[in-house]
Amino acid sequence: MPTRLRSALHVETLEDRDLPAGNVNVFITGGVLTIQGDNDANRIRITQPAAFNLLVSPGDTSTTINGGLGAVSLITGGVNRVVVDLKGGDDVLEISPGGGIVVFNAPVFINTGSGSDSVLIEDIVAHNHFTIDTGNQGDQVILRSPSRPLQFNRDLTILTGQGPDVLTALNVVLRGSLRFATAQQNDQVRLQNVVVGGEFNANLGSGADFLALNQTEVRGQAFVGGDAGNDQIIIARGQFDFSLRIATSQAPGFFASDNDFVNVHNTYVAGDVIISTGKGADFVRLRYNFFGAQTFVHLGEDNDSLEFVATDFELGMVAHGGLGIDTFVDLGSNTGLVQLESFP
Ligand SMILES: [Ca+2]
Ligand SMILES: [Ca+2]
Repeated sequence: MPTRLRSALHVETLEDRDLPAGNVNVFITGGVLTIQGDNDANRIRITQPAAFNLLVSPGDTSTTINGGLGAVSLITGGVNRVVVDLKGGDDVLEISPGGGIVVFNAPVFINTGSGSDSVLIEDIVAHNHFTIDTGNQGDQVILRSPSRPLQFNRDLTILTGQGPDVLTALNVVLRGSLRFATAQQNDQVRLQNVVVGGEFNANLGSGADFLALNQTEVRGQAFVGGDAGNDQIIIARGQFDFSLRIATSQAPGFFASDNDFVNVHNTYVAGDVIISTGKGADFVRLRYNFFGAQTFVHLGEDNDSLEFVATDFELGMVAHGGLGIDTFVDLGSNTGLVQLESFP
């Protein structure tokens, strides 16, 4: 490693930094690989120069690792757990930035704590469970691959806590389940080219949330929950081998009326499709889909709209407008028995 170069850069840029970057301790005890930051803004990178060898490097010119400015090399052969705990501060964790595989055989627990944190993963094979918890404040989690898909062989869990969070997953293959929860405030989630071998569970929490699933395949049950706030759920070119359930309503929906938008198009669902949008003026649009079992749309209180076109409701669709003046727009080319109910 070019330790001298890093030192030289450090001397040049240290004066320009307003925020201290702190120190990260890296050590292995009892088979647990621990990467532990402090309450400053820690920036680190994890790369894999060789098999069973991880390198933890400073991600900027002033974060120190084990008190020094150089990288720390670890032999990971006997590691049975990986714990990354970056504590407070606006932390940045990059795993394989720019590509170059990083393999984790042990389960991985990442916690970036409070502060506006960033987690970027660009190339990985995780053979065991993988958990990312970015704590409170507005955090960013980006999983994207410049080359082969990111590979998770067990469950992937992502918790972004309070604050306006952004989660992006592009080109990811999971053998296990994908669960994420973005908690309070307005969150944005975008998934593209993601294959989930197990269950899919997206909990957007309260706030005006945005979720786009583009070309996402799910082998198990899929659930999207929106809670309070005006949510937008867009599912395009998806394939769901089991059921798809979308619930954007606040529970219990006594006070707040959240106006939700659900758009499912060019999507195949083998099992039941259940969409409930709760109170508020909601809009559900279904276009060019194949729904292989029963479809239920519950629009809840207030004046809602349901528009559907070129969708195959194999075992029929039942749509309830709930209270309010509801609009059902059948644009044609649908198949299957459709039953539309409203209670103005
Ligand atoms: Ca920190
Ligand atoms: Ca955070």
